[in-house]
Amino acid sequence: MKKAWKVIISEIKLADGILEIVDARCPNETRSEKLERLLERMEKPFWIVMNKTDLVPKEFSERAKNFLKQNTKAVDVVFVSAKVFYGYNILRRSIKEFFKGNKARLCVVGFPNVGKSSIINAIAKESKVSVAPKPGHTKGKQWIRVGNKLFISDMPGVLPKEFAAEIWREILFPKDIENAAFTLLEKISKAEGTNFSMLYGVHPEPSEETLVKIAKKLNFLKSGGEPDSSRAAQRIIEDWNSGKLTAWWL
Ligand SMILES: Nc1nc2c(ncn2[C@@H]2O[C@H](COP(=O)(O)OP(=O)(O)OP(=O)(O)O)[C@@H](O)[C@H]2O)c(=O)[nH]1
Ligand SMILES: [Mg+2]
Repeated sequence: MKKAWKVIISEIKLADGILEIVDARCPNETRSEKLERLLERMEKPFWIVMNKTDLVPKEFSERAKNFLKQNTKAVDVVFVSAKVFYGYNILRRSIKEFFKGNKARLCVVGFPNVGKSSIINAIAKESKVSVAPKPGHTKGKQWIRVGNKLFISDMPGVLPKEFAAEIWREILFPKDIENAAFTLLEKISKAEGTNFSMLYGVHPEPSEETLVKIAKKLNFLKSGGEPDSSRAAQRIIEDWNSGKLTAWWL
């Protein structure tokens, strides 16, 4: 078994509830059914938290939320944004209601780059009751107090990338940067909406031509003066990962 998976299992055992973080741009594809099956077996309640909701239209968030509510065993589906501090009260209320005011420890789990660390930081910062790690206790697990009886683990569980849909594996850890960009372009060209054309001035067609046009536009040139399409590919992937580039689909 993958070491990362074992770590997740031991983290989950310590928690009373799990926050499965997904990317609001492609919420259904950044879920882990393997994780959800495990949670069901372990009888741990879980919430699907769609993060980066600032990057998609509200109407899409609502529709995705309903879809996930109907098609998963999540206690609730909540959309938030770690960037604009949106949605935490709704999330907190839902958790409190479920645990009926009893003490609850929550653990954050999700694939790389979905915003696990940003969410933990945002919740801790926003809840004025958070405590700084005490000297001498910096090693090992920290439960950050985020509400009267609510605690959140400061250690997010990172789902092994091997469990991610192939497309995300390729984009998060590209072996061939141009191929990774084509895979993403393929997705974006079929998306419900995107800011791609606004950002780069070309349509998101998955072709070498697109990369060449973007390279020219951004003045990415090799020493001989020809467009550097691999640098353009790199930029697209970086912009997706940082959230500068958006597109959304279920
Ligand atoms: N627009 C937007 N960007 C976000 C949001 N949350 C996180 N990000 C960005 O997404 C990227 C990844 O965020 P992290 O919090 O590092 O994600 P993570 O899940 O901890 O990633 P790993 O530690 O690699 O597993 C960063 O560039 C963040 O700035 C959000 O709500 N909105
Ligand atoms: Mg992180």
